[in-house]
Amino acid sequence: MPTSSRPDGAETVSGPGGSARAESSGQRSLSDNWWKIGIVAFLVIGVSGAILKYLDDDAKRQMLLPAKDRSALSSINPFIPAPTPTPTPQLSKEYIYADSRMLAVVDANAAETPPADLAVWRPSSGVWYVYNLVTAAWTSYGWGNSSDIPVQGDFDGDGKTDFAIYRPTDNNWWITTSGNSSYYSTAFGASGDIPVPADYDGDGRTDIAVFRPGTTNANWYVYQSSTSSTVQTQYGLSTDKPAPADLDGDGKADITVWRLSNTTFYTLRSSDTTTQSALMSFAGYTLTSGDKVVSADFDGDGRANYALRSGSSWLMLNSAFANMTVVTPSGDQASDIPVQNDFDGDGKVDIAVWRDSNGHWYIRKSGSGGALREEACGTSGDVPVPALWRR
Ligand SMILES: [Ca+2]
Ligand SMILES: [Ca+2]
Ligand SMILES: [Ca+2]
Ligand SMILES: [Ca+2]
Repeated sequence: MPTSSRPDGAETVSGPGGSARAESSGQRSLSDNWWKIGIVAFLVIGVSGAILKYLDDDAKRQMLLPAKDRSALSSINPFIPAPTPTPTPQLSKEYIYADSRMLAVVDANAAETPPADLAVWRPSSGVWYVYNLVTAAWTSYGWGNSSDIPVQGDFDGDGKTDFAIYRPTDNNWWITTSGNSSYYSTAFGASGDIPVPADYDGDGRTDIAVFRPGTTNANWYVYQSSTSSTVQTQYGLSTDKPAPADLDGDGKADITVWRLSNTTFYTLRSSDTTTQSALMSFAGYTLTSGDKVVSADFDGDGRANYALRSGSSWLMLNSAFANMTVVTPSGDQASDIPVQNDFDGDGKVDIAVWRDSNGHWYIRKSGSGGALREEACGTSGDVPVPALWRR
């Protein structure tokens, strides 16, 4: 180490980066020991950090496992967050669902209109009816015919749901864009495909997508709005039901299937492209092919909960896979159609059904302790199309 004598008895010592520092001879013995103290401190901090990181990583791994598969460590690990009795509503984001599909995540502040509109699509005429409960105004729009499938979503990402249909006869998607009131069509899919639009790439715009059951293995084809390219993913079996939702809470819908044969959901997490599975087992309930997947963010933690509607009961698993909740709203009928969405704008999806016989919506407001809100919108034969229309 190069040194040079100084008139005050101190020496200039070149540091590792070439910079020079001065110290008096009286400080020498202390500084000679500081590096040893530093190394010991470094080792202690490093080892502690590694232990903390292991515990934290293990906690994350444990959280993804079904309760029965967790190690004993999960019961003593202090880094697993305790269940919160009343989760804080995440009002900064709004999750737009249609059936179990998370269509998009939008900023709540992007559009001021409260999400208070109900909507149905009438196959016999192809007309959409949107009822704004704040202004009591009706909006109608002719789009599609009786053999089409409604695939509403926010394809242009303006926070308003767009009228859209999928035509199984020629595999064309016809999409209006609320932002500029124009439309376009695009061929995407093949005979036998199931449309599964959702926001898979997390850019706030619904992606055109289909689930192809195939003969043994299923394939997903997603036309990503962010890249204008198609991503193919083999995931699930031909007998599975597609059930995309954002299970890991990264703002991107996750490819997910529901397998009745072993009553298990399988999810390809968008955050780390690994699979998580969740066994749905509820005492007293025998799951059947008539059950509907209704996965959505019921507890408002930003992650969708695996959920099924069986009979008139809602069977929901919390995000930590630890607690199962069964809700059977009084008066609901097994034949009602689930239309869960966040109707009261508290950041939690509300349990809700639409009744074909009278066209009524029965919404259990999460922000009011599950209080019933009953609204009339639609008539028998309509298809309820819950979303955030903002019309
Ligand atoms: Ca839109
Ligand atoms: Ca997208
Ligand atoms: Ca995700
Ligand atoms: Ca709600």
